[in-house]
Amino acid sequence: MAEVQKAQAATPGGDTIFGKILQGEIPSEFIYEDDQCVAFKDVAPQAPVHFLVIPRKHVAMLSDVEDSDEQLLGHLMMVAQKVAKEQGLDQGFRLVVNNGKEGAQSVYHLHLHVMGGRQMGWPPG
Ligand code: TR5
Repeated sequence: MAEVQKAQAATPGGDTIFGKILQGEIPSEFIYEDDQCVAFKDVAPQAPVHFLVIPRKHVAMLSDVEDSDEQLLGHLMMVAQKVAKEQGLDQGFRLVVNNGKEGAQSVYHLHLHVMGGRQMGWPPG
């Protein structure tokens, strides 16, 4: 619930906590990085394994992507599944992109949540 309240209060635009992580202003341990994206553990994990894959380029949300971002979006998913394997998620995992207020997005820097290590339920809340 706290996360949904944060999402309802969050507004798109401006610098974000993930921008600060990318700039090295906030220390974070990357479990993967390349020239287009980085992955790091979520600070409030919702599953035994929960990490985020974010582009280095600032894109506020999925709704804002442009045609020129198509390769980048594919790359983020490729990285998500590779890192999921490295993290031992061989029984499956869930990929989530929260988009906008009703999507419960709280940080306006595009990110893929990758969660696994337990049985997921459906439907999501
Ligand atoms: O709700 P959305 O989809 O926007 O997800 C944002 C995610 O960022 C949440 O799962 C938060 O737990 C996560 N988050 C927030 C912070 C943070 C983080 N993950 C790693 N490191 C973080 N730092 C240093 N600071 C945060 N405020």
